[in-house]
Amino acid sequence: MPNTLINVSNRLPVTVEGDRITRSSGGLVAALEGLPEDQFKTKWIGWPGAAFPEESRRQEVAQQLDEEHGCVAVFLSQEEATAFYEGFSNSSIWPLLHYLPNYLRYEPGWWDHYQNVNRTFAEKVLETAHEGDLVWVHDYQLMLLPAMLRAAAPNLRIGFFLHTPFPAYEIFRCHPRRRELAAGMLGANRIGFHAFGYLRHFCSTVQRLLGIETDLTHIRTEGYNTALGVYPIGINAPKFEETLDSEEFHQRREEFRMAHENKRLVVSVERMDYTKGILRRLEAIDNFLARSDKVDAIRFVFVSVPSREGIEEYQHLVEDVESRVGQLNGKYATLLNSPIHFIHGSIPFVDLCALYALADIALVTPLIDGMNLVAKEFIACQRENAGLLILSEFAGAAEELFNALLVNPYDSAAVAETLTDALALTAEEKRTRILPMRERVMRYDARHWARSFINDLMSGPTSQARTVETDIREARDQVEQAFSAGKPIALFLDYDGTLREIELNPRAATPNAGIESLLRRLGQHPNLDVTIISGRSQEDLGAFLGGHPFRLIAEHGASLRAPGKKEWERLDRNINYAWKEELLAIFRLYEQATPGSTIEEKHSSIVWHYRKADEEFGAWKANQLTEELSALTANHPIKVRHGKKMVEVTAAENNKGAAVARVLDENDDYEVALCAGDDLTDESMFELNRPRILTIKVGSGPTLARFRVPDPAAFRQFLGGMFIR
Ligand code: GDG
Repeated sequence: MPNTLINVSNRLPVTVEGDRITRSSGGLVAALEGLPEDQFKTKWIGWPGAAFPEESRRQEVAQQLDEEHGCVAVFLSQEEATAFYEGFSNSSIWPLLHYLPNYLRYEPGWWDHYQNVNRTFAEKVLETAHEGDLVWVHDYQLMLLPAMLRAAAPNLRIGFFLHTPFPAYEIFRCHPRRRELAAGMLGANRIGFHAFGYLRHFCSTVQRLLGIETDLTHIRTEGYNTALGVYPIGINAPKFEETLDSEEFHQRREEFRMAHENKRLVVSVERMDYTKGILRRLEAIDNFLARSDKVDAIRFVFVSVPSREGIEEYQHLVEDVESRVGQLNGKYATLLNSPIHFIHGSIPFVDLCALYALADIALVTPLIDGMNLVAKEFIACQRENAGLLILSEFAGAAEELFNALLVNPYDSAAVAETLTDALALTAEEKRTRILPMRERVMRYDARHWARSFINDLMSGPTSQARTVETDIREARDQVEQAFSAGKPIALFLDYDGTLREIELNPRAATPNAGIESLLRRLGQHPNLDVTIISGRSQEDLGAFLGGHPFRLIAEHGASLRAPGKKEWERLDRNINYAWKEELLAIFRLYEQATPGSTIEEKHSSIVWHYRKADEEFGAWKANQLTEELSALTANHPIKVRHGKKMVEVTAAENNKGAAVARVLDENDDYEVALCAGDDLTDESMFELNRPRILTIKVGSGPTLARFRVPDPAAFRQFLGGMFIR
């Protein structure tokens, strides 16, 4: 049985006109049509592009879409569509994704619509999806959808692809709903971008906005794992080959050749969008024509497809472009030529191919663009004659199309100069530039793109199902049973991040009144044997918790203080710490170079804390330090740990698991031993393979523990619920 790939995008790949529904043939459709049929059936979920006010008509359209096109329609009212699409998506998110905060408009009411529409999409997906299906969500209109699906169906395999750039944090942070949007995307098992730069910006944004550290390949949250990847989209290559072979194509190209006889043709094709750099391009053309003595021999053909016409900024753009084109034609027209041939409309595909094939140059100069398929399509059409591509270095495509003439679209004089140079190249020079690019564009096409994303999505962990149980009733029942039967129970509790919230200043993390009272109650039960097990120094633990009748284990197991005693017993007497001096010098360099970071020196370890440093810079330096230390200590029994906002070196023999094992060996009559912790250093306790052990991870992140609670407050509540009546 093939699985179903459910493709979810704002618009369905169909156009509904009266009673007729026609399938459009964009790259995405072609990409998915090329998937092996024995492996996948495809279904589409999306908006059919128009509001159908009558219920009976909606039902008819839905049925026809389903039966004839494998499409599930999401119907939106006119008001919803306007607020969700033109408002929130295209007036607030789109400009920021394209580094243009000046175009950002925001109305709080749009947010409700954006959430509601994403929810409606989620409902449709959940109605449609069965076990084993893949869901692939596309683009910025549906950023909340992955998290909504994840919450409702933890085992669903969800991919998300962003077709636009992802901007630097400083830009994305301008969005009033920046956190929700970033968190929404993280519901996906895999997120794909066109270029590595976008992925990097996304990671840095997640780190800064949500405080989650990432390693550029994965983002781990609440037991989930979102993989990240770079998948540059391609074109529908077979369709181009087929069209270039067709009679109609040759005929149209001849007609165009005659219409533009004796002219060098420069084409620009795009949606009428301010990101495409049309006004700047006209400025460059002005610059070029002003210096050219061959105005009669050149023609610039613009095909600008009407887009987002309900939005004011787009209306202004049309006015500005039309007036500028008129002005330039007035300025440079002769009796023989009008240099700019401007079409504000769409042309048939075969005409587009004929135009590309005939053109000497494609002038593709977006101010920024996720990928830009026009650049690749132009190359695809250079099968017989070799044209030249002048491409903005700010288009995703520039990262792949090395042989294009790359330009800075803001530098009109340079663009004009490049145009002049390009027109002077010989046919041979043009061919050497274009041929290798054509080979690449035809090979790494849309199908390749879809297959690589889907394969990676499939080959990730089989499911994101929580292997860690968040329903902790069973843990509670076991402990409570032992407790009411008066049997001995051992508690091994980490302190910072487990019993107590982490503080920016570690010294300030003394137990507050609530924690004090909880600990006092724990200390009063004769059948509870409590051990506080921490990475902190003896002094800190003594000062914070010394008043309770608990066993204290400090420095990750290096020393122990028995209940009621004042002296500490060192468990690491046989360990040689001679390496500390040498490594301390390295720690000092990092402390110096990272404002806000501090070194803590303990008997058995050195710790570098960066809680107060700049989030991203701190994490970056921490990775460097971890790497440097790991390389230096590789052949020694020394352990380097990159924990929560800290890097620590300690003797490998010191670990919490070994210390817990030692206590359990000495007192083997416990009915239950409960270990709880929040950080990597606690994993050695969770790894212990002993009977009657219960393990609880506090907070997010990967873990070997069986149970998870979200934060210290929830953990205190869990303890309080069992032992305080
Ligand atoms: C977004 C991202 C990313 C244009 N005029 C006509 C026509 N077109 C077709 C082109 C091309 C498509 O429209 C435009 O695609 P782009 O990739 O250039 O740009 P966006 O529309 O902004 O697309 C972009 C893309 O998503 C995919 O991920 O590359 O960065 O912004 O296919 O050929 N087609 C026809 N007549 C026209 O007049 N037939």
